[in-house]
Amino acid sequence: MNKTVIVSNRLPVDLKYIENTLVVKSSTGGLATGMKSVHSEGNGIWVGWSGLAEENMNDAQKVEVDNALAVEKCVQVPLTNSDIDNYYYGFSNTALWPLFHYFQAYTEFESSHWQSYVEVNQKFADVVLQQVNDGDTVWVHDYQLLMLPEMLRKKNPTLTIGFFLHIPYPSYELFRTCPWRNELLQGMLGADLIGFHTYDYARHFISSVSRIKGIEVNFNEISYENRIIKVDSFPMGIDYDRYHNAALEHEKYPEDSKSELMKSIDFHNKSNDESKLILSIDRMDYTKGIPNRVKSFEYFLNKYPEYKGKVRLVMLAVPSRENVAQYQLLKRETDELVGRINGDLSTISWTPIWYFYRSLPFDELIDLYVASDVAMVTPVRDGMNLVAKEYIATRTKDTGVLILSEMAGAAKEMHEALIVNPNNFDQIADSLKEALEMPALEQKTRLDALQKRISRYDVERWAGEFLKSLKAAKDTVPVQVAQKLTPSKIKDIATNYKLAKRKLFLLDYDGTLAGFKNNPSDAIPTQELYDLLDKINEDDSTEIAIISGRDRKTLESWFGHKSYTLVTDHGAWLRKVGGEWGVLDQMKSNWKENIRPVLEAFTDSTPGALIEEKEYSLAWHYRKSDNDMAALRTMELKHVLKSLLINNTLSVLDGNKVLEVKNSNINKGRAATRILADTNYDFIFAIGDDWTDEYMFEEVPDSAYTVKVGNIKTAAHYYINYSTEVLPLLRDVTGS
Ligand code: GDG
Repeated sequence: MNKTVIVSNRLPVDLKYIENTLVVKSSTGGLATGMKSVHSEGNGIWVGWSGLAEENMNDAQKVEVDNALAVEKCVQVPLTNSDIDNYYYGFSNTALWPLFHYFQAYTEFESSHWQSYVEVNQKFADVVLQQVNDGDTVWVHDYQLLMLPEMLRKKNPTLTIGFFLHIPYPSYELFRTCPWRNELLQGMLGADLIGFHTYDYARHFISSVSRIKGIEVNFNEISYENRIIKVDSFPMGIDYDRYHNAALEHEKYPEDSKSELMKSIDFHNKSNDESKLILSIDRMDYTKGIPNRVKSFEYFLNKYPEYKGKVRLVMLAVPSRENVAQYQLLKRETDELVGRINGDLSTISWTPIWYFYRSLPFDELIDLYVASDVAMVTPVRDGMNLVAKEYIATRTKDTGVLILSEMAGAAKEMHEALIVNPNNFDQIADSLKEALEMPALEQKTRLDALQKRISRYDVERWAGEFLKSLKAAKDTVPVQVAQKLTPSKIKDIATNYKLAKRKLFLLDYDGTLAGFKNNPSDAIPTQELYDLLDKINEDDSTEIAIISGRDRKTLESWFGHKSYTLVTDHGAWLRKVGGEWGVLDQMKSNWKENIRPVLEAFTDSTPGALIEEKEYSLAWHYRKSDNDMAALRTMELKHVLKSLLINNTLSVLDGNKVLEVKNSNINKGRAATRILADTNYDFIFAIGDDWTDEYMFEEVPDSAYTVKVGNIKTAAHYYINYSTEVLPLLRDVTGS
């Protein structure tokens, strides 16, 4: 049976040697909880770093750690102190973390850190690859392992690979500053499904992929290297019941079993009827907006001095990444700020800020949640922020107000919180006042809605939804109806070509006989192409038909002097060998007068776009335009055109970087049928690259050799990857 392997930087167990004895504690963190059922299922395992550096253990201890981890269904990736310094503190936390949180000034791009990042990702890949069997699922977590999906796919393409980013994905403008942007994207694109907390992060990622790698993106699907990669948002939830039930339990605690912390809080509450607690909990990280929060609390006290002596900010800052210089600076700044404010405002009976720089046991964390009247969650940038959700889960008495930064991913789904801009002190001060004075009914109404949502979309549901989508993403990879043209198949075709009596080649031009150029008029036939086609055409039993979307004038200027059949304007005009031009479908083109001004307006507002006028169609090319802008404009243009094309006589063809308005009755399939009607061919070979060629593939007899250029969904029997393979293929088939 296939299994699921979870991979994250740290394992969900905490290992420590205390006086030479290994102490193992399993983690109760959000991710570990969410993954519990996935991890415990069948032979599922978790791969990650144990937290103990290689050099700090002797051989016996290494074995002991392996064995202890095996009991927890975990496998460790051995890392050295230098790995930790360069891959973790280095590239992950001084390049990616600040960059992805919009702290560009803190971002350091060190090539030695980058090198280590790649090496350590490879170490993870090696361990995972030892653990998996063909067909297994691997779910990779977070920014420390961006290279891993591709490393895994390269070695084992049968794996189903999911990737989830727990932090924000920044805008293209920021991401592009990274010297290794291409490599990082390439790494992530090894996954079948790439998940983010919010739609905005997903959108930024897609924009980077399309602009940096120039890859075709269709809504949330990226077509890349013969695969479809899905990108979607999965807002992470919490273990709601754990927090909610813990809060219920706390209310029942008899006085004597309360923690010291809770007793102090109770004492404070009793000291003043109007006393209120405002809660702040985070890792000590510059993204969390701790100094701003403290300053805005001071601002509030000065703006609304009636609250002095009544409200307290209880601030828990958990030590984090203390080796990184920016974190040391932040700690100093916070210490000084809190010291100054408390020094300025404290009275004998009141201290405005209670500041804890430490990690608290779960029970005391719940004490804080339960006791607080307001939670102030105001990061300057945060992927999701689980504290906001945990606070809501602990509200068991229909009271409590959440003030939430609009810069946290959580703000996208917690609309009933008081949403603030963490840099706007006036707004925060007013929101604090509003929160402290909020009528009970309003508190309840807001909490009801929040609790309903957070309890429904909990962390287990999150994990389940991700894995469901991952399975679907893998399954919806286009069922490969077309087969890749192999050398042996080409040999077969060549043999049949030799044996056949009447042979026909239906050849598309742009993207097939010629590669794409930025300007369509530059894609003129090469001498190599002329020579090859002439060579094939020397055989009297072979007929060449060039079947193109180009206009008659252009195609005639290129091939008019040759004895080939020519089809132009997507099938509007036909000239048989030695014959005259004839219209395949009589139609009017006075509609152009209405459509042209629309295309002109869009051309003016889309740098790089141009209009090509053909006898029976108008084409709007955007190959030279910025990808994102063009995607937006084509969407708008299609919408406008749709409202203009009131009857069925016109249609819009969505080609390769071109929109073409043309008469609905014209297509390459009808043109092909017309060519086939006159002669009994016993060898037909049709080749083309875009979806206008699909009509041709559909109309030719099933016995024809139909070849798509590019491995995307097609009605053709075979495919090749690139237009550069077309001439060699024609040479091989005809022996020219
Ligand atoms: C990253 C992203 C995203 C805090 N202090 C103590 C303690 N905690 C627990 C909280 C909460 C967790 O730590 C913090 O989670 P956050 O989501 O707030 O923040 P990050 O650590 O930065 O997490 C973030 C998250 O990944 C998930 O994808 O939401 O945006 O930055 O669960 O309760 N727990 C205990 N004692 C403490 O003192 N026991």
